[in-house]
Parts: sequence; structure tokens; C-alpha cells
Amino acid sequence: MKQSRTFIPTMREIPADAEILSHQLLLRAGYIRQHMSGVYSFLPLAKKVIRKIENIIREEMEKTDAVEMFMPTLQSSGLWEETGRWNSYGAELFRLKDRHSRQLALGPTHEEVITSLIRDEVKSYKKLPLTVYQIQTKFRDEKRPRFGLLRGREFIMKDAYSFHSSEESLEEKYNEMMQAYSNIFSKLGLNFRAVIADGGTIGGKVSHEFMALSDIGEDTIAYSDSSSYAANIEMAEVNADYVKSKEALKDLAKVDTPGQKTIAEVATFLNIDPSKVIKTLIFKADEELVVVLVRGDHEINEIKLKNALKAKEIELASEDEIEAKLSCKVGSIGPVKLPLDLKVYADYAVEKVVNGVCGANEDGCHLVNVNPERDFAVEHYFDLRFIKEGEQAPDGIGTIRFAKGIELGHIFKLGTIYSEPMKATYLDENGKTQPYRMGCYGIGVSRILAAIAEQYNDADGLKWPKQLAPYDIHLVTISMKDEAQKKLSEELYHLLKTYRYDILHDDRDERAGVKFTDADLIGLPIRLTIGKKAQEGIIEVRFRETGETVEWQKEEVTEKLQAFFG
Ligand code: 9G3
Repeated sequence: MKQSRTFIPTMREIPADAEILSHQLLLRAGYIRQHMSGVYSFLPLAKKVIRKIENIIREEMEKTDAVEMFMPTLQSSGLWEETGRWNSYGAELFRLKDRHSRQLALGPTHEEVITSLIRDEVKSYKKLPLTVYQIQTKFRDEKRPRFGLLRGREFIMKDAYSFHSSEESLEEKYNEMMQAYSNIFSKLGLNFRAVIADGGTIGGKVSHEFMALSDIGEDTIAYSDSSSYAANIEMAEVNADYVKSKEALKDLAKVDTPGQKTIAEVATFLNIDPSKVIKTLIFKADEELVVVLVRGDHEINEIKLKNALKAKEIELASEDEIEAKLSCKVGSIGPVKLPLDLKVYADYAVEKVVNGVCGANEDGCHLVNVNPERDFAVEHYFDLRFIKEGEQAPDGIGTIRFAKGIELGHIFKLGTIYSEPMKATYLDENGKTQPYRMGCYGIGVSRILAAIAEQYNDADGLKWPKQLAPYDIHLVTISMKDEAQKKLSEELYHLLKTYRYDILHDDRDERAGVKFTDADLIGLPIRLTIGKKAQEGIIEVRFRETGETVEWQKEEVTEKLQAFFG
């Protein structure tokens, strides 16, 4: 491709509103341009990288017997009403009306669409298992789009859906997808981890996320430093065995703690360790108020609480709701002498507190020498807290470390949570009507472009892994006005095309410095420069990865390139 004819608007200046390096570089190197907040154009170079990412995904999907199709972006609200999701999703779901004022959605995902399609066409167990996928643009009206392609409102996703006549078959497909995803992210050259994840609205079911390790990642991974254990911090189980102190139980007493609200203030004021303070929180679990206790030195994990209580929705009660119920301020609530209709749940660590401190449900004072079971009843103890770095890993092997990750893939066992409400059934071998068991498997394709750019760059620009670079070779001619340089460039271009290399030929009428700066920004793996030594058939070669520069004779170029590209 002649660079003088393509469309690569490189920029020297660093765009002010691009906070992270990959976003800055993709803009400066002319890969993307923002159309509006969270919405981007993929310029020719990005389109070529996206196509390579997609083809790596297709190779691995093929191995799982998944077949590619393409579903509509416009979705009828009726389908979403069948699963109840038309109302359960809020502003994030792009809704619109057609000319007949029928309610539609711009598809954020396609469980309803594919399940309605399959239930009309696949009625017998003989046709199962069946896995379909698509690579398509999704729409989610993110409240705060950020980090360029990492969190957009319109993005490219590969989403696959599998249909089964048994849990075992679903289990088998899920494991195949685990392997396929590992192969994909390895082929992409990403440093990634498969982590145990929350099923989200899919609730309770097993799911795994595939995270690219990156300091700008929004997710926190808790992983063991000496086993393969890794989980999204939301899901990392705590298996600490808490030691109950031997000290004798003392008499419950009320003490004045004027103006002491936070755990730290109370602990300091009473000169006790925060681990002796019982933190009392009031949540609304599907509209029911519940009391949740964690030890003062721990943090409540709301995902664990939601899953433990099997709640659809979980959120902290508002101050007004608390004052209405307990007639005291948030900073003074405690589990002793609560209204009987309030259930109390606690993290395991609370059970072993001896002579602790908690709010007295009276402003400005606390209770001391509080002991679980003697002074308050707990409906049920659960693992409700966030794990901390340095703790023992849940599998008992090694110590927990934290890392930031960018979620690039997420696979789910859905079971029948879509097929049941949508009455999507098949006849089993006994002629009995059964709902499909389903799985769904997503990959953020456009997000991968940004994650790769985050992992592969240096101060001068992008440095694509060979298998993803938009072109294999950057052929730079210093001056096409120079006969010898023009001749050698065209000779080499055609020769390398016969060797099926994809070449970006910088034939522009620009200064050498501009060409080299652009080449470093664009980040192709190898640059062949035709300059003053063209007469002698000598080509200057620069490897983008290492910055190393050497000279090749034109006769040895094809052999050397074969060695480089392998
Ligand atoms: C919505 C909106 C946003 C959403 C969803 C629905 C996330 C939604 C979860 C999934 C699960 C899997 C198939 C591919 C892999 C992910 N955000 N999810 O269902 F209406 Cl606005 O999408 N779907």
C-alpha cells in the first residue's frame, strides 16, 4: 500500500483528553478518531489490526465447533419483556422508537435474540449441542465512557451462545471455551489470567473472566503467588481461621463517645484495636432492610453479600431509611437491641470477637464488652469481606497478591435462566419437553486493540506483535525523486509482494525525519529504508522491538525476512 494514498493522520502533539498511553498512541499514530464521547472511528490501520484479532478468534471458535452468524443490532422490546430485562436494565440500555413508534433496543448483548431464534428452529435433542457466535457492534450507554476504546458506548464484541440437552454437555463446552480463550489470548501475545468471576445479573452461576494484566485496568485480581488460583477480587474467597481470644467475657457497658463516628475515631478514642470494633451496616436486599456486620479492620464485599443472600439487587440503605428505622445516625448503629424484624448477618470474623465495641443505636455513645451470641443473635455467618493482600490463598497454597486487570473476555454457564422464561425448549430422547441448558462466551474485540497497545509500546510509539501488525513491513524511501532509490524501492516492493508480505510503502514527499517519526509511532515490526546507499543495493533495516539497526544487501533481504518472520 502506498502511504501517499492511504489514510493515516499521525499527530505530533499529545491529545489532552487522552489519559492513558494506549489511547494517546492510537490517536497520535492515526489508528482511531473519536466521533463523540465513547464512540470511535477505526481508521485503516486499526481496521487491519481488528481483522487480525477477529481471525485469531475465528480460528479458535472453529475448534469448538462454534459456527459464525450475524444477528441484528435492532432488537424488539418484546423479547426483553419475556426475560424481564426491559425494565431491569436502566439508562445503560439504548432504547428507541421506530416510525410506527414501536419500542426497540440497540443490542448490548444477544441472549434474548439468539434464544428466540433457536427455540423456533431447534426442537430435538438430536440437534444439540449447538454453538453459534457473531462478531458485531454492541451498544451500552455507559455513564462515564473513558480510556478510549477500553470503555466505549459502541464497541465490537465476539459473543457466542451454546445450547445443550444436559448439564454435562454444557460443562464440556464451557471447558472447551476455557481452553479456546487461553489459546486466543496467548496467540494475541497478551499477558493474561483466567479468573473466577461473579455471574453478574446471571447470578450464582459459575463464570470466568479473562484479564489482561495492566496497571490501568479497572478490575482487581486476587491471585496466589504460588498456585494457579486467581479470582476477581469480588469473588476471592477468604479461608482465614480466626482465633477466639481466651479473655473472660466482661459486662456489657455503654460509654460516651461524643462525635466519634468512624471505626478509626472510635478505636482511637477508646484506645482499642479496630479488629475489636464491630462495623454495622444496613443494606436493602431486594427492598428488605438487613443488618450486616463485619470486623472493623475488614471491608464488606457487596457481591459476596448479594450472592449469599441470593438477592437480585443489593444496596446500602440511605441515611433517612436508617434514621427512620433506628432513630439514630449511621455512625452509632449496632447489632444490640435492634428491632426484631431486622435480620442480622455477619462475616465469619465477627463470630470470634470477644469484648468488642459497637454502636449503641444512640447518637454519641457506643457499647463496650460486646460479645456475639450473648449480646446479639446472628441469623447466619457468611464469608462477606474482601480478601486482603498477604493473606493465605483460598486453596491454601501461597499468599494472595493483587494485580490490576482489563477484562477482555467473560464466559458464563447460564443454565436455564433464559430458556425457562422464554419457554425455549426441545424434546429429549424420551419425548419430554426440556428447556435448553445454555452457555454464553464474550470477548471485547475493540477493547483488545487498546489492551495490546497498552502492553506493546515505548516512548516513540506502538510496537505491534508481528501477528497483529497492520502491515508486516514498513518500506521507507527517503526520496522517490532519486532514480536509484525509486528503482530499488519498486523492485523490492514487487519482490516482497510475491513473497506475500503486506507492505506499507512510505513514498510520500516528506523529510526523512517525518517519515521515521511516523514509522516509530505506527509501530510495524520492521522498517526497510532505501536511502543514499540504494546505488550499492544496500538497505538500512531497523527492528521496532529492539531499535537495533543493521544493513542488508538487497540480494539477502528475502532470506533475512524469512528468518525474522519465521
Ligand atoms: C444490558 C445492558 C448491559 C449489559 C447487559 C444487558 C452486561 C448484559 C452481561 C452480558 C453477559 C454476556 C453474551 C456475551 C458475553 C457477556 N451488560 N451484560 O446482559 F441490557 Cl444495557 O452481556 N452476554
